[in-house]
Amino acid sequence: MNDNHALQAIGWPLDDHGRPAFAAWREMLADFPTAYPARVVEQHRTGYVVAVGPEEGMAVESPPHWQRAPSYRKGATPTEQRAGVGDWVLVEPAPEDAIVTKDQIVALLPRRTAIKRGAAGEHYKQQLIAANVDTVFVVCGLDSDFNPRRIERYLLLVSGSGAVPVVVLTKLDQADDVPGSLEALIDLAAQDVPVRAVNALDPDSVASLNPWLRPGTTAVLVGSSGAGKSTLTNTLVGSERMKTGAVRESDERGRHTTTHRALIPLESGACLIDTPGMRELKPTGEEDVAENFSDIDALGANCRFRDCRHASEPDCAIRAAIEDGKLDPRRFANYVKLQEEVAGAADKLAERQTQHAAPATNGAAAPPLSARPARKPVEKAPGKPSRQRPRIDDDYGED
Ligand SMILES: Nc1nc2c(ncn2[C@@H]2O[C@H](COP(=O)(O)OP(=O)(O)OP(=O)(O)O)[C@@H](O)[C@H]2O)c(=O)[nH]1
Ligand SMILES: [Zn+2]
Repeated sequence: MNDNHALQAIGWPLDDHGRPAFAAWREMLADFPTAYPARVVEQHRTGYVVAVGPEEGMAVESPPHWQRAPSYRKGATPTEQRAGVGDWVLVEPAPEDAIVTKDQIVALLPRRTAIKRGAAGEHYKQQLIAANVDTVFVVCGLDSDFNPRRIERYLLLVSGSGAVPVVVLTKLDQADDVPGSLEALIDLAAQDVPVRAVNALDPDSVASLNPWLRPGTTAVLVGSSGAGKSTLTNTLVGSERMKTGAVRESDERGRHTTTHRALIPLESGACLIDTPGMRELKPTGEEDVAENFSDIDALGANCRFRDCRHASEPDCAIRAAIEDGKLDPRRFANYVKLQEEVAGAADKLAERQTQHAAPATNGAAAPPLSARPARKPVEKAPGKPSRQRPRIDDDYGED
């Protein structure tokens, strides 16, 4: 079942020996000898569509405890700890004599990277945008869509995800003040965030993104509606599009339906994850604003007072930099705003963690992924108990 070549086309990282590049993944594969690795291309409430290569896509069942409403108290798994688009999972083939005929996910491989955002709502929640992504293309038009503050917000969310951000400015052919726009992003470039201006309709122009589209890697496009994500995707996919743009999926009755596919293999050997335009970009509370605005952070170190709030204190290096035209006041205002938002989200996150650390909830931890009723138990390798569960980074739940 494991066709490494097919898997690599959808982002499966292989080392020089042709093995999965990560020891933790190899160990989990060994722990589930009859399961096969697959990548989540679509997520639904009761199940997933996974792929094992560029052509295939099939519906599989999720583990029972992923199907329950996400609440720690009921022993279910918070949404962002369930597989999402881009995740690698281990799937157990359905036994031939089984009543349930769908294969079932038995393990979530530890995420190499995870792009997340805070979800809207009264209670603290996180939402996975995409997992196991190497590059995040932050797409923004050089037309009226151009908004350095929104780009800064995207970059904040990408920071700490493990993925590399690249700012892609589209509509180069329609822009009238390219130098002015690039100037507005000079602080990003100074922080080693690559910025590329392209005509998304022109393959030669889009080729400047090739360094981030190497075989076996995965990129995701984020950006507001109309920024040019679909256009970029089409140009990158080129002639392959019709072949790869749809997935045939078996539904419950074994019929085939064609659905939109979120994971698109490219001719370069990389693959692309498509995300819908996101209106709201709330921080999760885990972001490091100072690190993201290292220029402002460095300036602040020169203020006379250590706890300078850069308001009316004497000898404030930040205000001096703004007055000298060395710091864009709008960038500083965004820094302050994002810092407040991150602090607010971090408070809520801490509250959650305290709640869920309470003894009353300790017995309610989700069962291991391998605990599947009515199935032949999967043999566990002795002496490796901790590998039966995916690594869980965030110890909190949601209602
Ligand atoms: N001339 C020109 N037009 C572009 C460029 N990039 C995007 N467009 C046009 O801008 C419009 C919006 O682009 P899309 O690719 O649909 O935008 P999107 O980001 O996918 O938007 P959503 O799907 O709503 O999230 C389309 O009419 C594109 O043809 C570009 O670089 N040059
Ligand atoms: Zn100051």
